[in-house]
This record gives sequence, C-alpha cells and structure tokens, in this order.
Amino acid sequence: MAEYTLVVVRHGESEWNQKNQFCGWFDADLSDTGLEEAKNAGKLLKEKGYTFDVAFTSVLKRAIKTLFFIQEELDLHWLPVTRHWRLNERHYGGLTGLNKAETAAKHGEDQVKIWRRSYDVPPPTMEKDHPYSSRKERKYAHLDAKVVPQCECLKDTVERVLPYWHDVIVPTIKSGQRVIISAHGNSLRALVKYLDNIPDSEIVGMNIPTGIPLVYKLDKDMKPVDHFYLADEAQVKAAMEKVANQGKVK
Ligand code: DG2
Repeated sequence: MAEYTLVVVRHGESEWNQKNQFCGWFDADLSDTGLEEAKNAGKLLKEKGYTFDVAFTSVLKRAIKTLFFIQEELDLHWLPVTRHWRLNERHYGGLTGLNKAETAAKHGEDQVKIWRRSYDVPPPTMEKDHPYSSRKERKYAHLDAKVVPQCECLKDTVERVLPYWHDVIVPTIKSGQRVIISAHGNSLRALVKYLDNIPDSEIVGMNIPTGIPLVYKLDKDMKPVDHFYLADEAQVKAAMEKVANQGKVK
C-alpha cells in the first residue's frame, strides 16, 4: 500500500543541453525553453494538487532555478530547501564542454552511448588544467579533495547519491514531510535505478526527460508501488527519445 508520495524532476533544459554539450558539474544556466519547462512543471503540479513541505536539490543552478520556478508556481517560496553536492549531475570528466554529436562523429555513436549510459564505464578523467575543472570552485572548497570527482560513471554516481538518500531524504519522507527533489538526468537515473531495482544492463536504455515531474508512490519500507510522469505517454516517449538522440551524429 502506498504510504508516501515523492516527486522528482530533472531540471528544465539548460543552455548546454540546448547546445548539446556534455555538462556534468559545469554550472550551466537554464535556457529560455528550460525556464518555461520549469514553470510548466510547477503549473502541472499545482493543477494536479501536489504540494510539498521540504525540497532537495543539487548545488547547480539549473536544478536550483527549476526548483525555484516550481516553488513560484505553487506559491511555496518559504519551503525549506537543502542544496547538496551529492545530488549534482554525474561528473562528465574530460568530456565536459564537448559537443555530444561531434564526439559521436569522432569516437562513434556506440562509444558515446557507453560513456553516456553504461553503468560502470567512466568517461575520460578531467585533467587538472581543464577549463571547466570544478577543483577550485568555492562551493566545493569545504570538501575533501578526494571526494570531488574528476569523472564518474553511473555506478560512482549511485555510490555518492545513495548515502544522501538513506541518511537525509528517507528520514525526511518517513517523518511525513512531502518531498520534492530537483536534480539531473544522471543523478536521477542513479536514484531511479536503486528505487526500481533496475539491472545494470537495463539502465543503459533509460533516459530522463527535462522538466517533467516524475511521481513515486512508496510503501512504508520506501519500495515503489507505482510511479508515473505527469505527462501523457506520447509526450514522455518523445522527450526521452530527444535525450537519447543527443548522442547521435547530426
Ligand atoms: C546532462 C546529461 O546532465 O547528459 O551532464 O550533459 O541533466 O544536468 O543536463 P543534466 C549532461 P546525458 O547523460 O543525457 O548526455
């Protein structure tokens, strides 16, 4: 029986999603389309009667701003929001900043799919002097240098998202507070893989669309009894295909 409702949402389209660049820990802003997607997500949640007591997001502005525009539509500006690096996007390492289609033309679509979607094959490591290195960013200065990744496969992302899920988010949900998480394509794939117990081989085919709220109904042990996107099937399918196709040669 469903005991709790959790809503997760991938941020609206970012400027780097729009330019089809690997983004990871780079702090890209929302595009104008992404801003509209964020507002629409809020409108949809309002229309369907969802409300929240607490919100979690990453320390990346595309997710933070998406959450803000959702709060705005729901008139929930007062909501306690926790921003945490463990909800950041998967770190794309040396691919950060490269165009996905151009990378596919250079290395092949299969290789790009492995880098984007495999469970345990990491992208190339980010060099120390990489122009988009997060090493020197003030928001990560409090972290042990060993914790700040220089590249991550999905398995690495699962390993850093789950402690936060178990230690912070689960107790919050179990306390009866209604939770929304605004995060990223791959930090959410990590969470969804765990929640739905998706095998490593099947997670390869899973793409999370931007700006469409995904609702989980969880039982008392936090096992999903149901989940669904707040959009019709055709819209979700098209949005997922759009994400998948970003790794194809144009
Ligand atoms: C995208 C996901 O992350 O890219 O890092 O480029 O969700 O923060 O926009 P997000 C990125 P793909 O894994 O879909 O290529």
